[in-house]
Amino acid sequence: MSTMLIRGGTVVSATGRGAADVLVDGETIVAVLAPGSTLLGHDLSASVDTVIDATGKYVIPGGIDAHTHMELPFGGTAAIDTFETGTIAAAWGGTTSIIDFAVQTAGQKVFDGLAAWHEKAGGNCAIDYGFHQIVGGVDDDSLAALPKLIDEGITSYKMFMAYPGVFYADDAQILRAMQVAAEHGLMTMMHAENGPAIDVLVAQLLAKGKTDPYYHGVARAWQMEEEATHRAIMLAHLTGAPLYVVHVSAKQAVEQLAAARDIGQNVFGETCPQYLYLSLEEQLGAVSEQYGAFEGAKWVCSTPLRSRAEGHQDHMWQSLRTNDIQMVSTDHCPFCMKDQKELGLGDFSKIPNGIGSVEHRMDLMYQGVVTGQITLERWVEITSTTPARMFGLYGTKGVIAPGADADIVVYDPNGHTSIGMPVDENGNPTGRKHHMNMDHAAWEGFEIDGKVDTVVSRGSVVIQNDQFHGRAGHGQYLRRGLSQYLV
Ligand code: DUC
Ligand code: ZN
Ligand code: ZN
Ligand code: ZN
Repeated sequence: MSTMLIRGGTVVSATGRGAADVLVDGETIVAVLAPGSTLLGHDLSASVDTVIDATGKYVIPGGIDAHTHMELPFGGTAAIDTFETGTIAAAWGGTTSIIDFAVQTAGQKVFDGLAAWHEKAGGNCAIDYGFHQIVGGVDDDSLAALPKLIDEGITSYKMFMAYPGVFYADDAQILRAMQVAAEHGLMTMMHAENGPAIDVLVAQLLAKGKTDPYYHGVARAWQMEEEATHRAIMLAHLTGAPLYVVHVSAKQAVEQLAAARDIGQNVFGETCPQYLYLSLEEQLGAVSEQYGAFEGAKWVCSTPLRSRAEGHQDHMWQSLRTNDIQMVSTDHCPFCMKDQKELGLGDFSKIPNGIGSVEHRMDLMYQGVVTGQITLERWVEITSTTPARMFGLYGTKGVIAPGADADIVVYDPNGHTSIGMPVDENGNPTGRKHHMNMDHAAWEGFEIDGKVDTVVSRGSVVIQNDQFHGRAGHGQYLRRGLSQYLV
């Protein structure tokens, strides 16, 4: 087993920061020490196999992206990142664990769906990975399977109030699933949008010839999100089920969550970088030589981008400060423009939904520290510590402390990251190309004052000196416990 000392840096946790050296033995953190400490008279730098100099840098627990969709089948195609490419990209961006979604479709056995996802991910991940279970068909059979997921290390499952005919669950199905979840301590994750009503609006817009990507966001109006969020909260209240609403984008949905939390309900919300930075107005203005107004397809995701004039983005940052929203995941669901997003040329409803961001979450959220939107400690909390606690990984993940996995990121506040695929006038790359599998960058042109310097996954250096040193297959399956937010 090799040993490692990360010395000279500022260790940042969800609750504070301080100068400290971190000692790693094998895959585990064994000590957090005063700077320059010796251990029983031994000069540590001379005694360990590897020394990482973190002088002037932050030392943080590795990022945990609790919402990714590698290889997700969607709209006649599939998300373009495999577990290999997606987890390598995640590592480049300082994320050392993902929780992806295994999918059960209606009529399929839950454990068959799960087995298919183990098949896709097993032996292919560069960082550790876990699963939530999508239940795309709630029936007697899938309800009986829910509690058994806990033995498989899956303590959260997701339903969709959107996408009728695909993953959709109606209120009766949601009620029944929540009753089971409440009994067993499973976390119910909800895609909260009123799918049937949205489908009416979609058909009406298309009939009027409104086919551009922008109308995706018009159809999926904030009222559709607020209403579904409220309904999910009420069903959770009735059943006593803990509830986690994914990809919250509307300020009115945040208000529903905040009100439920104020009366003591175990209700949580996640947002994503796209809802903090991008807007419906920018999507309307996105035009390219190649695609014209269809350029906006790169930002078609659900929930959709929201109007900046209505103030959703500002409210979302505020709710991260006030803890009305508890954490930030990506909903990483990447599609190429060519042959994938292009399926929706002439009909926005056929554009596969999703944005690829797994590589950029830590940087994009650090930019919130630079601009004064959140503190350094809150950055660590919403990207690592809370995701760990929310989904039963805390102690092993989400913290730099003796006994925890050595998942550590050295982050350089004086570095700089140009996001996207910058090219010169001849189309040759001039900067670092992203490592996600997409042929375009949803975050093109974003400049970050900060840089991922070194990434360690369970004691192994995976990123250092702008090089990937990891390997697909290093990542292990994470058996998760029950949410540590439940009493
Ligand atoms: N939203 C997306 O943007 N993509 C995948 C599924 C979803 O709900
Ligand atoms: Zn969703
Ligand atoms: Zn509020
Ligand atoms: Zn999702």
